[in-house]
Amino acid sequence: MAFKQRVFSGVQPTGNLHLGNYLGAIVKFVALQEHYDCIYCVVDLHAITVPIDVWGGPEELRRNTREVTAAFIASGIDPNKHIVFNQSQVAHHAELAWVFNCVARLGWLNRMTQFKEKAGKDREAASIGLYDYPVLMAADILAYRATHVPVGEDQKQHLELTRDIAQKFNNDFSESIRARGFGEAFFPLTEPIIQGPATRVMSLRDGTKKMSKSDASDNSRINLTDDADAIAQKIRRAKTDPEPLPGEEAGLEHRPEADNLVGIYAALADKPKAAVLQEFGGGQFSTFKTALADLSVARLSPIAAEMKRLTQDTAYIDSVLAGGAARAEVLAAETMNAVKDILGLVRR
Ligand code: AQP
Repeated sequence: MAFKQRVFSGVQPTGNLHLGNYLGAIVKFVALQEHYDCIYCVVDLHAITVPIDVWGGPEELRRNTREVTAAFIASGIDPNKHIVFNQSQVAHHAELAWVFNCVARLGWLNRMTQFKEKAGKDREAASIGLYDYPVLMAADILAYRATHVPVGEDQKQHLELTRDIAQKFNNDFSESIRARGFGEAFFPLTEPIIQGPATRVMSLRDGTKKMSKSDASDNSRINLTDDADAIAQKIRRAKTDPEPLPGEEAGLEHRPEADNLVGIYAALADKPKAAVLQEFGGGQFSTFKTALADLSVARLSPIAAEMKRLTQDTAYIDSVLAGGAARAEVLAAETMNAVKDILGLVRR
């Protein structure tokens, strides 16, 4: 069966939305609107999988949910043409996750590196939600039978798990799927979209560590809400090495900080890294950093200003989320009803 081409992706409302989230995910969300029906979700049920002092409590969660929604819109996502909503408003995500809990195998989840990183040394104290995070993510995607998911490199393993769950469901229930007229497969094997020079933006303080919302150092990341001065200062202070920039990409090997800054420039300028090195190769870091700061400010400041304006209009943001949730719910209910029929769960 040919699946309707549909894009789904999500961002957690855990605060400190940064340049990595923007270049690794949101920029792609915007571009994909041209050619696909898109569903973009603020995944609030994922946010609460970490301890409350990390996600910040109810007020913070509400604020961050609205802020991510504002970032989507300010970056150029059109909530009228596409669907923008927060996950918890469509109960089918959690319901389908339960079904997938019964499909996914413990061994598969035990291999998930993000759980190991986020749980840290004290795994016994991690929430079951954190362990089960990739299963809920599979449900988010497959509730819409999405064919494509734009994500950063860090989500690749979770996307592979989504495909494994879809495949096992399709195999385990193949007879029932066929009998109900869905052909050979009910769920698509979703393709991740991980491309470009900024699929893994690194910390400005350590080029071997991912830029991350939860890094204790605010200087490690450029937040989407940073003003021009803060952006320029963080780039000026970004860690580099003593060598000048190389003229060719091969010269970036074993120079993680230089590679990261060139990658950020390339992504913001929408050019290949080679073209950036042609322009700046052989020159001092200080010249390149000034150009990078100017480019970052030019690209990000209008977004920050629009986010600020939008977050003040909570009634508008909440109406976008409610309208998007109503549209998403229709699609997810259709999938969930079919899943119940395939499984033999009697329904009204
Ligand atoms: N550093 C990054 N480079 C490129 N893409 C990134 N993404 C995250 N960090 C980078 C992508 O952004 C999207 C939304 O991410 P998320 O909110 O779901 O959570 P995350 O991946 O856990 O983000 P953080 O910043 O790393 O949060 P913490 O610190 O809590 O772990 C995803 O598509 C992600 O790939």
